[in-house]
Amino acid sequence: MQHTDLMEGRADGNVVEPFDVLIVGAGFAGMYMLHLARRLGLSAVVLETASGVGGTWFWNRYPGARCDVESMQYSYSFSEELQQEWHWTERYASQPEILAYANHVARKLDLLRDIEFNTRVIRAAFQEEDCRWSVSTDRGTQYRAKWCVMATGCLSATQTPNIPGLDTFKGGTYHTGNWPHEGVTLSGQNVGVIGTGSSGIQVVPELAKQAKHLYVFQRTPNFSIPARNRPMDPEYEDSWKTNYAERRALARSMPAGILSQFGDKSALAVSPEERLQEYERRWAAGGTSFLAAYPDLLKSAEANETAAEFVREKIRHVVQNPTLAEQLVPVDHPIGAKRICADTQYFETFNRENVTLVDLRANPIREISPEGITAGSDFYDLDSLVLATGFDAITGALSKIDIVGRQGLTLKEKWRDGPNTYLGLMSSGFPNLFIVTGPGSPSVLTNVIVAIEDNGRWIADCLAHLVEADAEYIEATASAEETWMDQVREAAEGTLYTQAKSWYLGVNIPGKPAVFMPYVGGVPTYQKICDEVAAAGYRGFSIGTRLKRTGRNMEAQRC
Ligand code: N01
Repeated sequence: MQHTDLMEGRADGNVVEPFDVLIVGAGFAGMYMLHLARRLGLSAVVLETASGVGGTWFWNRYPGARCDVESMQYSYSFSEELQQEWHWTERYASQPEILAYANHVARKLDLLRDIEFNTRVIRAAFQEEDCRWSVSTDRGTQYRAKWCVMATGCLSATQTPNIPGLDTFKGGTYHTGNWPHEGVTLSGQNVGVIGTGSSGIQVVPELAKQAKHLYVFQRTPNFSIPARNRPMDPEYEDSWKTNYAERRALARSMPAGILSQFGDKSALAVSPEERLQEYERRWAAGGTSFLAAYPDLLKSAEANETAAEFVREKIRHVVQNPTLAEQLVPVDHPIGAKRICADTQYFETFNRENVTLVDLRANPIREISPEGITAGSDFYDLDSLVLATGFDAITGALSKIDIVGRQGLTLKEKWRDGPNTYLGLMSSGFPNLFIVTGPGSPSVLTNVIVAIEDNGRWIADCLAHLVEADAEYIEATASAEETWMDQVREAAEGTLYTQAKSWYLGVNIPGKPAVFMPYVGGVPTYQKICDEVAAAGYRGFSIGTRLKRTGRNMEAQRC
């Protein structure tokens, strides 16, 4: 890519030549968007904070990091060549393997030459005069582009808890979501882990193998299903590779975009014996498709309780100390209302002599001091501390950027009471700014690569339409956005999702408005709506050749 100090009469900064498309983020979404933009013949650049591709899989390098969607499904489907040539070695891919895959794709599609690494976007401002985005980075570079695509990821902004004294701790402190690339040796150490979500549940069994003693600081117990990870069965791999197109299509017809076996009867319509048999079968098979046993598990509290109690009984069975087992049993939310976890020997780990559970409900953390953590009246002497405390999910990465739309409106101001988008793809007041897997789309409730591909294709088709129409401008209308957000809300209200204090609702972040952010209507319904909107000439969007000043306002001059 060519950099120049001179652009459009400006010589006062490091300004880069204008692009058609500027993409923020080089995870799976940004990489795919770059590929699509190129295929349209558009000039494109990707700006990425990290020094490599992979997004969340670049940063989450903690021991045990692994995907909970089967590897045969957690990959791009757009290229038959790619999906045929790549060999996954395990049922669920580990972080290093997923990162190797991302790098392979980047090389294969020759993406790297258009990605600026080690470059954090700090500001993006829409200039009404010429319908262009002006984007500034922490390297002092300024970019200009007609269209901006935020491919910033749903789980990329880590959350560090505000615990008194955390910064005084003199040992190493490591966040699972930003794990040191050189690795960390914790063998022979007293290690504390705060957090028992998916990351904590994955890291705990691995750290227990290394640490002299591991203290797990748990505020809320979580439901977890054994992953039953294993080496890839060649026959299974072959059956996928022989039928990839058909299976991908079938997966896309399912709510989470994941090929699963779905039960079709209510959990309450079968006998307790039949239900137990079904839960046992799914428990033995392993993985998050446990929740697909019955279609009403996330709709009916009574149905949900049957699955929840089954898992609680399993925990009681696995954990030898009954008092400890009760501390690990989740009771405060319906199973699945928080993202269900998949583990390898998580509950078994608490039978080890070098592992102690610290129940923060009974003994909250009072403070962290240079030597360790005081919880209740007990002090835990620690050499290292691992924060598995999660993310400012879905909107966090966007709110870190100062995004300024029309008339000086900032996205932060606009989303003060919760994010508003049309289809998760655009937000009114922010023309020419697309979001991949944005709030109001199915995103984190799906195999996110399916969501990324569907959003990516829609955006690319939309860009092709704009080019064809010689349009300079697209913006979601306020009324279409309002109607869509009502649909998003109504869909969530019909489920048990709103009954858990989860990151889906944003309540893990102090001060973040409690709004259920993803669209729970499922991949097929969502995609049908998106396709219909496009087929109807991008209904609900205002498309124009340019902005026209009317009084103090700018309005789209329609094509
Ligand atoms: O984060 P989380 P995560 N004091 O928010 C606790 C994806 N993912 O990184 O529940 C004490 O779920 C907090 O306690 P509580 C996946 O979508 C996928 O684990 O708020 N504890 C909770 O236990 C997942 O859902 C994979 O009471 C504090 C934990 O920290 C998402 O990422 C692997 C605390 C945070 O759990 C996020 O998972 C990993 C405090 N002050 C992640 N603050 C796979 O694919 C927070 N906690 C398998």
